[in-house]
Amino acid sequence: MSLSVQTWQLRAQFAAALSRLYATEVPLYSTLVEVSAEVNREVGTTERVIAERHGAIRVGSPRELADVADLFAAFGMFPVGFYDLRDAHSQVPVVSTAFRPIDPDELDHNRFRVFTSMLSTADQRFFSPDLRTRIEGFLARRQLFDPALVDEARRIASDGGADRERAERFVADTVDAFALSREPIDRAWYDELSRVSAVAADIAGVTTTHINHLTPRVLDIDELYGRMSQRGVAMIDAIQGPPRSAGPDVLLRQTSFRALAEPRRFRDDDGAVSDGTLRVRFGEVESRGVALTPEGRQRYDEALAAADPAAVWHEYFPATDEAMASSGLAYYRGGDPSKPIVYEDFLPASAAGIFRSNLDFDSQSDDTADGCHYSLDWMAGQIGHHIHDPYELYEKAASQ
Ligand code: OOG
Ligand code: NI
Repeated sequence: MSLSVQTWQLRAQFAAALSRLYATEVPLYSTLVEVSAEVNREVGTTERVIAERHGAIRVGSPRELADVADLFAAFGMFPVGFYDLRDAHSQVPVVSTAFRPIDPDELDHNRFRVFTSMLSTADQRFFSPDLRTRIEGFLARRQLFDPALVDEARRIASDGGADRERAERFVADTVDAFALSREPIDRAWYDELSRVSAVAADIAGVTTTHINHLTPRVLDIDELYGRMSQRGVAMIDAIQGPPRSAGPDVLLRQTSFRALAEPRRFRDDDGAVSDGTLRVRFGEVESRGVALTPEGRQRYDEALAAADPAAVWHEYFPATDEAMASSGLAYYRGGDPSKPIVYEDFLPASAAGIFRSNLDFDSQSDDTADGCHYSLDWMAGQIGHHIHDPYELYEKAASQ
C-alpha cells in the first residue's frame, strides 16, 4: 500500500480546506486573516505561524463526540484536557476538550487544533427533565457524520495515512460535514432552546453541525485589535487571558469580532419556509506564549483574580525567560530559556468569554445542585479514547 499522504499532511490539508470553506461562509474571516498576516510580517515570522489555525466545533451527545474523536484521529489529532464551562461564572451548557497533535515532531509539522464542545443535556441547572428528553430524542435522530466516513477515518488512522486519491476524498468529505447547512430550521424548536441558551440552540436546534470559527495566530494581538477596530469591525470588549506585559508572553490571549447575522432558512409550524438570519458565528484571533507549569498556572489564576491583573502582573511573574525557567513557572526545552515551549491548549475562563461573542444576553441557569457526572474520565469512557493530560505532554516535551 502506498501512503503518499502522511498523517501530518492530511492534517495540514484538512486545516487548509476548512479555511477555504470558512472564508466563503464568513467573508470577514478573510479580513482577520489578512490583518493578522500583515501584523505577523511586520513583527517578523514564518509562513508556518501565518498558516496556523485553531477551530471550534460543537456537538450534542457523547455519540457525536465519539465520532469526532474517530474522525480527528485520522488527522493525528487527539483529545487533550477537559474544560467545564458550566460554572456559575461562565454559564455555558457545555463540556469540552481540544483535539490536537501531541508529539513534538507532529506539532512542528502542523499544529491544527479544534476546541470541541458537547452539550451538557444532563445538567438540570439548564435543562428540565422534559426538555432533556426531547433534546436527546432529537439528537438521537440526527446523523452528523456518515458512518462510512467514520469507518474510513478508522482505517486511515490505523494505516497511518492514505494514498493521494483517498486522502483527497477523505479531506473533502470531512470538510463537507462542517459546512453550514441550507436545511430549514424548525423555528419553534430553535426558539425554545434559545430561551435556555443560544449555545444550546446552535447545537441542538439544527440537524447538522458546522465550524463555528477558525482562528489565526497573531504575534501582536494588541496591534491586531486596534487595526480591526480602525477598520470598523466591532470587536468584543476585551482581550481574554493574560494582560499585556513587559515580560514573556504566557499561555494564550484571545479576542474576537462579534457574530454577524448570517442568512438561514426557517420552517414555521404551518410548514411555510422563509428566509431569516442567525447570529452564531464570529471571528477569533489568538496569540500564544510559553506553557506554564502547574505552579505557574496557579499564579496565573491568582493574578487574573485581581481587580486589575495588568497592574499586579509583575508581582506574580518575573520579567525574563531566564527567571521564569529557574523559578519553575514555565516549560522550556531542556530547561533552556531560549527554547520556550508554546502553550497548545485553551483556557476555560477565556473560552467562556469567547463563547459569549454571539450572545446578546446571558443564559439563565438556576444555581443549585448540578447533579450530574461530567468529568474527564466520564468523557474518555464515552468516546473510547484516552484524554491526555496537557501537563504530561509539556513535561515530556521539556525533557527532550
Ligand atoms: C468555543 C469557544 C471557545 C476558544 O478558543 O477558547 C474557543 C465555541 O465558541 O464553540 O473557541
Ligand atoms: Ni476559539
